[in-house]
Amino acid sequence: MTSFEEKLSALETTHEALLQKKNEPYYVNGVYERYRNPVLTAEHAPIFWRYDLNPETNPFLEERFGIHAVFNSGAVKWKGKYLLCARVEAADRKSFFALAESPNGVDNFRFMDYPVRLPEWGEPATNVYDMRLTAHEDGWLYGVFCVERKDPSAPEGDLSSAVACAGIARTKDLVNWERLPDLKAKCQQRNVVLFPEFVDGKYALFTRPQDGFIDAGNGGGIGWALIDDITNAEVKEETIINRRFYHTIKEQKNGEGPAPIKTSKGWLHLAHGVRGCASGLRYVLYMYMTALDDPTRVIAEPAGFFMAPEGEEYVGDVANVLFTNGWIADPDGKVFIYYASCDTRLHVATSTVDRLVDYCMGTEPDGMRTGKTVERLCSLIDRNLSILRK
Ligand code: M1P
Repeated sequence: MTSFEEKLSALETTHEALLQKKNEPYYVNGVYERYRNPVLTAEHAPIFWRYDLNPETNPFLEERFGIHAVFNSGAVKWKGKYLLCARVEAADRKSFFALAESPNGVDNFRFMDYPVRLPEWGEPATNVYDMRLTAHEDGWLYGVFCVERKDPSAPEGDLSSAVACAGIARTKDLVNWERLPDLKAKCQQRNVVLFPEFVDGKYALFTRPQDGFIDAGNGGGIGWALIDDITNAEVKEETIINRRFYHTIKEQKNGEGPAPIKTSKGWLHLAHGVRGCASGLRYVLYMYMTALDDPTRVIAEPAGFFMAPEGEEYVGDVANVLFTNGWIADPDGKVFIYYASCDTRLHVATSTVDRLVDYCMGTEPDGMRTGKTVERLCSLIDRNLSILRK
């Protein structure tokens, strides 16, 4: 019979080996490198979150607090470390935020001892998730996230209708969070992201208006709203800046990913697009750029997806999903893209600002019909064959 101490020691050895596992990139397509291992999974959660370590109250060393998944993470470079604010989902389906940091951005991520203790605002939330971190020029680090509550107008017996809105919190030390009032808007909102700079002296938000909790409905895509007062934020006017389109990767829904990266050629955006198919919804990542002097004016948008699920990324709690809400651009131009697969685990891909800008500027846009796609391909073949057959 293995003793409590022996079982615990075996658990600790396996856990430490997972945390220290070196991650290796592999070449994909010239635009980015994927990495062999996820950077965060449920198994990365500290043993002292999951087990009661007192042999008197847990003689069989049974797991007492189930961690089900670790995925959609905000990201920021913080005191020289790569810091993620992950969506952690417990076995009871509630998600919460927890910070994990790594010295190199691709492996050795370790959770801090405690999850984020987010103050409540208004009616306590049933669920919170998908925090976008924005280091704003006002000096605060903001977290904007989805707050979900049961729909108070749902008929009796309807136990799934919910209402989504954007929660807002800010911090200067990542320990103490000041919760600001939830964003006021005329409709439900998810995937709301704070722009890092003032625009005409105002805060600016990317929004995602939606008719219902799941369906974007008449919400035309990624929106933009100027906010007079972030401590009492309200969407008064909203303009759609990146629309959904029939028969594209963002036919059904789309949503801004992390806050855009400022480059000399324009703002670099990473987003997710959703389309329906026989097996349900398919979530992929795409990119676009907007003008430096007007972050709402799209200046480039390559056709199709930037990243779609591959291999084990197809499988998980919600199949066929890639989602992102965090990336970090280092001063040397290296970019760490944190993306989750199937609402289950978190991965990293790396690139550079120059390569991503080149991808956006050098890849032709979607022609919106098959004839244009064939034209685009034939034009590339013509140019290449004239090189190859010279
Ligand atoms: O399950 C896939 C994703 O679904 C939602 O995203 P969207 O609002 O665009 O549909 C979010 O719940 C997200 O967390 C989740 O990954």
